Amino acid sequence: MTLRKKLAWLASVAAITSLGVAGPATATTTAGCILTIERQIGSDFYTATVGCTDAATISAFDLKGDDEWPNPDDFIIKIWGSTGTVSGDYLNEDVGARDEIYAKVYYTDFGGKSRTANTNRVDGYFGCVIDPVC
Ligand SMILES: [Ca+2]
Ligand SMILES: [Ca+2]
Repeated sequence: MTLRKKLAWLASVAAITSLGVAGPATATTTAGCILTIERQIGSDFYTATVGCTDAATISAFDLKGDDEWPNPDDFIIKIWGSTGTVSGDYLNEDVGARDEIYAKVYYTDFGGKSRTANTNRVDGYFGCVIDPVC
């Protein structure tokens, strides 16, 4: 075996060895906040609730309507605490089209730090009273 071949062989062994000792990808826990919006039976009102994995207390959240650039996102309403009732008309941020709702959550984490985080987006057709597309 020439020196060049030995080096190539060593390199391939090293590559195989490093593959062999490489463990599975470590799972990283990402703190996050989730928004749910549920229709109250027999009405056009909805219960909006947020929860965050790293929140000790949730002081408030802003419901917002996601809009594409260049339009800024719509501010809908501020709700104190982690849950509240909202009219479907408020959630109807795009009249005649689908609505894209998310929340900006204000909370304190388990270390006592004040934090804000955006939630997932809940898409739907809200506001059947004034919007024929719902
Ligand atoms: Ca929108
Ligand atoms: Ca709409």
